[in-house]
Amino acid sequence: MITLYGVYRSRASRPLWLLGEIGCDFTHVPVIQAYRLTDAKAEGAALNTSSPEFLAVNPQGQIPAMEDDGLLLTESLAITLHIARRHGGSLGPADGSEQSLMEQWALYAATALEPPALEILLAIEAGGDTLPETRAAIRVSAEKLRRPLNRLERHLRAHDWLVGDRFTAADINTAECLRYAQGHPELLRDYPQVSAWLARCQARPAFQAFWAKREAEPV
Ligand SMILES: N[C@@H](CCC(=O)N[C@@H](CS)C(=O)NCC(=O)O)C(=O)O
Repeated sequence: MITLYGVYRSRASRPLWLLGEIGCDFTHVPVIQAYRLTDAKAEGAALNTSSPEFLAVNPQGQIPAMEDDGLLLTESLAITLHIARRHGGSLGPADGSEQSLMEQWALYAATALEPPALEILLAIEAGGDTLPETRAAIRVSAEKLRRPLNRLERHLRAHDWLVGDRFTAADINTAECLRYAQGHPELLRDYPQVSAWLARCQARPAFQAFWAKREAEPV
């Protein structure tokens, strides 16, 4: 039985979306980021990334973490790949080559997409187009995304999905890392295949169900 630690408004989104796609039973422990707790009462009450009980699970003090039949994993993209491989049926790899491709897309998402996409999200939250410094920061980060997005756009001209011409955990990992840049639609408009693929991913009932639960969580 899987135990997944982490609230919906976090990188736990990746395995939570996947678990919804699979429809398997799991125990959800909604650990919240310690920095999001503002008053002392909440800090005492909510299980958070600084709670001793959670640090005993993940000494790094970050979510998500996952236990599955004695196996502990503490990286969101590795958790998603593991769940897909062991429990995901067609959402996981059919053979060793697909496994390698899924690992490739996870590493691409973590190294080429997530850092600049997250910079865009943070700059938008800090002022976006209204301040010269955040406007400049968004421009710089968007430039960093262009070469990786060229690579993804080219792939999606020939395929609807990233691996095996079906929706898999590779799409979840990559779409969730790129989601951070969605507040900059001018950038994504330059990549029509990527935009259409992202829309296909996010139209899935399991994404919509995950998103409704995320929206229901306090900001
Ligand atoms: N590389 C890790 C990053 C995890 C991470 O940064 N998690 C954030 C929430 S999205 C967190 O736990 N922040 C709390 C903290 O760092 O104190 C992963 O993808 O699993």
